[in-house]
Amino acid sequence: MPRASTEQGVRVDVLRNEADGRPALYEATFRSLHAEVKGLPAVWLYDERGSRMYEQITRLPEYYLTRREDEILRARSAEIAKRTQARTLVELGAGTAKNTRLLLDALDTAGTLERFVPLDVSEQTLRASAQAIAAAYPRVFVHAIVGDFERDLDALPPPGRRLIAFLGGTIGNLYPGQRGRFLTTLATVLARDDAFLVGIDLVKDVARLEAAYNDSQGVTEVFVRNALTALNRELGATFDQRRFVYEARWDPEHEWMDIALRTRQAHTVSIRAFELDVAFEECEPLRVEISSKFRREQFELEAAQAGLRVESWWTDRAGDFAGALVLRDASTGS
Ligand code: AVI
Repeated sequence: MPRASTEQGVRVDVLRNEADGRPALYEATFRSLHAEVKGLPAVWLYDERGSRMYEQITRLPEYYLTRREDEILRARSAEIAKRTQARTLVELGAGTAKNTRLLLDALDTAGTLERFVPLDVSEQTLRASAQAIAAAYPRVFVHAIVGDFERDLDALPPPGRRLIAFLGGTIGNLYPGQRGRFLTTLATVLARDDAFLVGIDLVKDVARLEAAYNDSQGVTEVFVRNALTALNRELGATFDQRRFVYEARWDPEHEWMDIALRTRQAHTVSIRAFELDVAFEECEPLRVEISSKFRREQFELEAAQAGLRVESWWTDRAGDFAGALVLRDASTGS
């Protein structure tokens, strides 16, 4: 049952709390552990500690993504504000809404912005960032939604000059099938005068890609290993960190970073909550996350297949990262 509360100019709708999401997450975890390449849903990375570590990653010298997106948004936010005339700014997977401030500033300056709608699964992070945004932008009503961007797009405020932002390159963490479903759903909720702004990491030199996920301080490794700690805590699993080696490598066939923990030797891990024993062979990977990198033509094609049209494509000066402004394809539907 959705829960709503309003305090200090911030409305918070809780569509699903963490406990509601647990059965689906456990089921997905069970399934992933039985897949041909064993894996874990990436959600396990983002408990409170993991979210803090991700913030740290965004500041690492090797991790260029956040800085490149920042460069694009600094250069283009005013233009985006002018083109979209957005009254509502929605941010999917908002987290701490850091890069969003550039959009908020531009839309606030343009004088069109009335409402900011951050959507995230973590109620705690969302409440904190919603309060901070409400204090910094007193003219803007903050309507936060605790939900899942893959399932709750229909719960966004009504269509009409909404700019829906999906930043950070997070679209690359969706598997191709998931991404296709997400874009197709988006096309159905997008009205003619709504727009979608997505941050996309691009295919580049393999050494730079691998360095971004194998940083010299080892922060990314700790971040990824935290998923095992979370499973041990929540599911009563017996993952032993010493039996796994961290491995993040470029997969040229799928054009994604394959981020995994590989076993040092054959062994069995028990998962009490599932009454399950998982047997690992020697050198077997447990995939924790993928991070797809894109080419413009391929993204445009995927968007078109979903009923969307890439209206603008901006990159940073080095051509590392792109921001795409996407509209509903006027030739499909009303
Ligand atoms: C959140 N997402 C865009 C990050 C990425 O680069 O795929 C997650 C991450 N995983 C390891 N480092 C960063």
